[in-house]
Amino acid sequence: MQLDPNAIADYNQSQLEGHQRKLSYWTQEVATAEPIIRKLIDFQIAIPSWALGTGGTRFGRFAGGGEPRSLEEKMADVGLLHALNQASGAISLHIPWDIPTDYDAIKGLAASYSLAFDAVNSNTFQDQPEQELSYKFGSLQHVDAAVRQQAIDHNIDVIRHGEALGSKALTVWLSDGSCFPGQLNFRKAFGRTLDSLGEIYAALPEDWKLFVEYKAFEPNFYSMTVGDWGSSFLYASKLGPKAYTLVDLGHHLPNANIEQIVSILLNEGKLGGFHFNDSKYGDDDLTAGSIKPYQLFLIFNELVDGMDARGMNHATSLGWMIDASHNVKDPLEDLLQSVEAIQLAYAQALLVDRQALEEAREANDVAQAQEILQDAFRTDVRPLVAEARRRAGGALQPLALYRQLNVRQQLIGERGAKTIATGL
Ligand SMILES: [Mn+2]
Repeated sequence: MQLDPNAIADYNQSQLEGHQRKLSYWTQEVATAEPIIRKLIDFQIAIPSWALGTGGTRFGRFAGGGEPRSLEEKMADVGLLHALNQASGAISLHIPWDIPTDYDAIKGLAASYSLAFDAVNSNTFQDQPEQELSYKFGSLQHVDAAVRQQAIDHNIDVIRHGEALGSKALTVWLSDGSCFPGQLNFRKAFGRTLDSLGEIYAALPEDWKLFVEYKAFEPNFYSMTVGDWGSSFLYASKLGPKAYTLVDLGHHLPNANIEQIVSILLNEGKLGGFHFNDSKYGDDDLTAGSIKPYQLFLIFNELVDGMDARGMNHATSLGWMIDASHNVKDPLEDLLQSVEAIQLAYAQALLVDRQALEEAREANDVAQAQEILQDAFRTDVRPLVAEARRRAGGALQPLALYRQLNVRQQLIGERGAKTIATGL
């Protein structure tokens, strides 16, 4: 479905007075308000093609209605999100769930929604129906060279799809590992995985990046061959300058200090990108900022600090992607919430008085350093984010307008109540 072009303008007009009242404090009292709004307008977060349908667990899946049935419908959903928030201007494709058949038509469709193609994602964690050899015991680490070659060929195939669409990065997440002590020779698994990644790396176009995503556990429960940021950093360092570590917020052991990991990787020039989500127990794939918003802020605090220290462009130097699943919520509502939570954390990080923070640190003034961070975190930056959206042509309150327009009911009308999107 396409939004009525006047719907956003009419809605914003109805909300304008209240919005301007809340914004006036910022424009009158805060000198940095204007540069923060401009940075927010530039900041785009890619939507994964696998997050537009209802997710499931191993216990079951409770599909919602009107889920996209094709790549074209997935792109329409992302186009809808982007029209509402003007901050979701990219889609991250998963192969083989979303193989384009007509590149020009797909590129034309993306352009019509003002969408770019972010990193493409390979899949060697499942067996596909037409596949010759099984990944039951791993892919790039497999003891059988023929299985490794099949997985390498698949990744190169994904690169070619991405090239045809204008992507600039490949994300490799491996489920490789072992479920029981003794099953795997760790040294051989590392070596084989590194060699396999090396062949994929060699097939990268000149201006591409390879993101090596790590995960602590699941589906393997004893060891993961790319299990933590240290392993990912090792692979990325050995592979070369086009390889980077990708941080998925849900892929750590409980209580990991993710902001410190981010800081160190950034400083080494090896942080490539992000998969945003939130979790309480494991790889829960919940809405960004729904469980630990302070952690999300602290991560952005390190990102802003580290990117500025290295002279990096906030909007374009790293890959910003959501990787989430929605078991009980409307996926589009959930994604609107995630994007907003990411924007709020980013805006709060931009508010931090960095000079005062450094002075407090150098003086060992622990309480003052904490006050400075919490002062930013406790500031209501929602008017700034809403103003950035309004200026970019989006809705002041995307979720409220989405509901007011009955978007989900319209999608059910178009697509049916029992459609199922490909994905997890
Ligand atoms: Mn991920």
